Amino acid sequence: MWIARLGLALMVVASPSIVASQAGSLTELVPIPAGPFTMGSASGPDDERPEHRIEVPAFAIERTPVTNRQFAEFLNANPSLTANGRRLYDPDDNDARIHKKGPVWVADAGAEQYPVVEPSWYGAREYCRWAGRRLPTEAEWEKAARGTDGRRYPWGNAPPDRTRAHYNGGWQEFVPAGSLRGGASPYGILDMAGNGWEWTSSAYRPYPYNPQDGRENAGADVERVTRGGGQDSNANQITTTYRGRGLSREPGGGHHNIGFRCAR
Ligand SMILES: [Ca+2]
Ligand SMILES: [Ca+2]
Repeated sequence: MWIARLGLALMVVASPSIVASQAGSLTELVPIPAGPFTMGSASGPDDERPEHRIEVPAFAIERTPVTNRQFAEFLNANPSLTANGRRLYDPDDNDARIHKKGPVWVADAGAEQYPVVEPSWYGAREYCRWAGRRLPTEAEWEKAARGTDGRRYPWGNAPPDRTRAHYNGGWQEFVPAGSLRGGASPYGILDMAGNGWEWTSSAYRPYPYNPQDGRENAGADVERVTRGGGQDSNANQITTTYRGRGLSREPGGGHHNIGFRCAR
């Protein structure tokens, strides 16, 4: 039923994935019902095993990744670029697509709707706090991406192509967030395969996933799980279960292929 309601809402707002809010232009949240889902993979890399069923309470997640334009709004509200001594963003990196024009942070022309890259894990967390939201846990992210039937990709088990996922691209090559509708997950979530990795709240620890074992309130500077694959990932790295292997999970730095989305 929420799809029908959403269809109505989309006709009212100017942009399909953006709604106005007091914190700026935040991405629409999509509700994910409570219930079990299959997490991990019996056939994937070691760190995806064992495949296991877990319960996830109801939550909501942003339909699309946070964009450069949205993250620029956050930087303008938090101009010090740090929070509690942690760097939030790497504007001096060649791969950053938000720069200062006079006193104002502005997304580069043409990159406004691309998923933001170069926020540190702390920057991603602080953006979500500023928005009245939080980072999704690794389990929430995976359920939003694959639903309850254990599928390999958000759209099913068919191999990816460029109508469904932005992958196998160049180092800095993105497509606008939410533009590949054929890649929607069972809940209608977009860009869960490719077009930038995404930080989650979870510390990178072995399965089975257990939110009570400390991985959701780990101390500073531990590796964090990234999900979904980036613009420059291969087909095996954009599955719903892949945990950012071979990728820096260092939370204090920004990376050319890691962004995020928020949950609530
Ligand atoms: Ca993504
Ligand atoms: Ca960097």
